[in-house]
Amino acid sequence: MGAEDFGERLKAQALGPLWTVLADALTPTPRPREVAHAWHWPTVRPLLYESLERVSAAEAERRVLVLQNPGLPGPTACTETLYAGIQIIGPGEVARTHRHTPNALRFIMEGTGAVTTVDGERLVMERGDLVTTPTWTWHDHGNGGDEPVVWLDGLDIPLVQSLSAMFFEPYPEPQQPVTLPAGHSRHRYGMGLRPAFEGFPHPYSPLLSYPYREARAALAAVAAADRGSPWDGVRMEYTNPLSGGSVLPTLDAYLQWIPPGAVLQPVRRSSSSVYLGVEGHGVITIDGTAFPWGVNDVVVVPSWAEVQHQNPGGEPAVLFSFSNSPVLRPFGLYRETGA
Ligand code: 1HN
Repeated sequence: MGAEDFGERLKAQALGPLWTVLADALTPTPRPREVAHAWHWPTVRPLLYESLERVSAAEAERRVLVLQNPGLPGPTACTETLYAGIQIIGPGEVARTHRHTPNALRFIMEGTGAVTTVDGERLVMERGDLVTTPTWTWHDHGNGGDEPVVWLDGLDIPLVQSLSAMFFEPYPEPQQPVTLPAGHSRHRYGMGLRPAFEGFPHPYSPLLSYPYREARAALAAVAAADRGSPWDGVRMEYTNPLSGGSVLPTLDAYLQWIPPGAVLQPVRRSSSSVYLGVEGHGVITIDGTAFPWGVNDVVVVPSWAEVQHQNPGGEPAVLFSFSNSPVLRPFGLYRETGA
């Protein structure tokens, strides 16, 4: 009996020969299926506003255009581990309360007047603010203003799915009650102080909002005094004030300043990332392909792709980004070149 027959007999017993597949499994460097891609705001914006007419927030649960990576089969995958989408909420609308095991962060792109409530704390959302809804926190959004509000959602959905750790629960009412005073988490954890009379038992940052006014001022001040790293320029990480670590257990987030005329050095990382243009414009070159970006454009960077930032303009360029590096680091799986 030949090798073919042996293969068939193994297969019939739910067995397989490792020696025929080992080279595909043990690749010298990562071979992600996600590809580099850019979504440009002038293209996305009219489609997003069209979705406002086509589906109500109540029907949709969340009215989002998912940034679907062209290299990945799943409907909710921007990279093998990261989800990204652009959400729009119209005036007077409510995105009803629910909770789930995936962690979420939001970066506000345009519009004012929206609020989100996270485990009883109401948080206002202004352009450039970072707001988090950590794992298993009740969250709902509302728009009490008179214009649509748009934000980038970043979640760890494909990671949670791959671990078969998805749980989801709707709240019995559309909106949860606001039970905490305004500024609750900020007063407790955002002032360089923490309550000495109680602990915080969760694996995520107790700060749920990082206002752009403050983050931008810090970024500009640091950039005025420092060139930052050769490959990132002045990149500041949003941190958990209790640990100094990432803002969410599975997602980190950054605000980055690239000075006018800068051509930074290339770098590879074993994390995958999603970038959002916040101010000015620039170019991200990924494995030799230039992706020019402007305000509210989104660019996805695959694992181990060579990334190079440039700012050919005369104004500073500001980028927001998030990545899955917190999942890699504790297990010794995080690598970067140049460091
Ligand atoms: C979700 O809960 C939100 O709360 C946004 O705004 C996007 C994508 C998939 C699953 C849950 C939100 C989401 C999501």
